[in-house]
Formats: sequence, C-alpha cells, structure tokens
Amino acid sequence: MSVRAVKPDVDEVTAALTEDGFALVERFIDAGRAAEVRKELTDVLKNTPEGRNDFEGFSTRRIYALFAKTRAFDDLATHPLLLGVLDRVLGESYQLSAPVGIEIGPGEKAQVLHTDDSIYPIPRPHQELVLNTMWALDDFTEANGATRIVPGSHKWVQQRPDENTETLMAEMPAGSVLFFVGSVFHGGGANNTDTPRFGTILEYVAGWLRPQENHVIAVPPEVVRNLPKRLQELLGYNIHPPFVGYVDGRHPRWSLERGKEAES
Ligand SMILES: O=C(O)CCC(=O)C(=O)O
Repeated sequence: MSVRAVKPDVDEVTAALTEDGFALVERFIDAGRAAEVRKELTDVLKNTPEGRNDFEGFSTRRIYALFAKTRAFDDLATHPLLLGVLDRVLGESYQLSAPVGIEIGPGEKAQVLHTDDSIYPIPRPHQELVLNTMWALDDFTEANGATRIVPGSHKWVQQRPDENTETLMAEMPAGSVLFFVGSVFHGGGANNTDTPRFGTILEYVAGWLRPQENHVIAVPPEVVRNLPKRLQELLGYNIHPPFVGYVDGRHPRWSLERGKEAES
C-alpha cells in the first residue's frame, strides 16, 4: 500500500502528522527544479563515498555537510510551509539537525526501521523533538527504495516493529516531500532496480537539543555569512530563549558580524 497525499497547507500537513505521524505533499517543487537539484547533487555524489555500516548502507551514498556543498536547498529549508509546520510541531525554537542527500544504490537492502529521535535518551511518550522532511529528487517507487513508514507508530510507547509490522511505501514523484515526526518508525527501502534512488532529508530538532551534525564546524563561516538570516539561525547561529547557545555572553549572530568586520 502507498501513502495518500495532502494539500500543501500547514493545517492539513499538521493534522496528518498528528494522526498518522507523516504527511506527503506531492510535486511540492516542479519536475524541472527537481531535475536541476538532482543534477547539481549528482556532481557532488561523484566525490561521496558509500556507507560504512548497515545503517548508512554499504551501497548508499550520503552527502553530509550539505549546506557547505550546495545552495540548492537554501530556499526550501526556510520555505513558509515548512516553517509553518515546524512552528506547530516543535514550537518557537528549532534548528536544522541532519541535512543529508541520500542516494540508495542498486542492490541496497532495506534499512532497519527506526525513529529519528531515539538518539536522545528521553523515554516515550514525549513531546515531538524532531521533524524530518524527505525531498524526492527521483521518482520514489516500491522497487527503487521509497522510504518505508509505519503509520501511527509515533503513538507507540513500548511497541517496536517486528517481521509482522506493516509498512507503507512513500511512493512519490520527483519534487514531492514527505514530512514525518521524529517518533514515527521508518527506514529507507531496498533498491531492487538497476538505477539509484536519490532524495534529501532536511531534519530539524528542538532548539534546546544538540543537532546531529555540528553545522558551525561543517559549514565554513565565510559561507554562512552570505546566507539569509533565517538560514543562519537554523544552522546554529541562534539561541533557544532565554540564552541556550550564547557566544561570549551574546547572541551568536555577533560572531558572524565580528568576522565580517575583521575581513573588511
Ligand atoms: O533514505 C530514506 O528513505 C530514509 C533514510 C533514513 O531514514 C535515515 O537514514 O535515517
């Protein structure tokens, strides 16, 4: 069975996330834009190694430090629909956690079903800590490794997936985006075709938790300095009120401004 789509509307996406743990918006970007981004990242993939363990996938390539390597997601990471849903799911303060391009290669096996928030030692049930989005840059199909998702599993407390657990396949045309909360079980699918499946996750986490990737080191300050202010904030140049994340007692934006003065 595959996933039913919702309209690109904050209320609709949030309602589906609350009910099912995920929401699919089809063709959020048009096919031309998806192809352009795909092409740009295909060049980056040429210098990207395959995974080092079962979780990353030995036939899967992952582009980490994404915002150091491409400008293709700058506007998407701060799109009003995305920020509107984030405001509702994570509240006033959140940041990027794991922005990663994921190319599942031919022959890859299905990734273990997992939740994105299980890296934080906080017992279930708890408030949502993480919101993830998977941007399809190829058509995602059951055969080529569409993301698998366990509907409603964000409400599980003790239950864990086993061999009888039913999964839905997030089959979607290129340009679509799948939203899913950090507490829902999901995983990359097996790729039984002879062509790769490429998508990118933009994963966000509450402002008071440590993000998976340390963007302040991963993305050079001279790159961050030229990005839009909201994106700078999402890359760690922000505080969670009243002062989590300060730098020398001040808002971290100050460190970028100070660096700019030193350069001029
Ligand atoms: O590639 C996918 O479809 C999902 C990947 C994933 O969930 C992960 O790597 O944490």
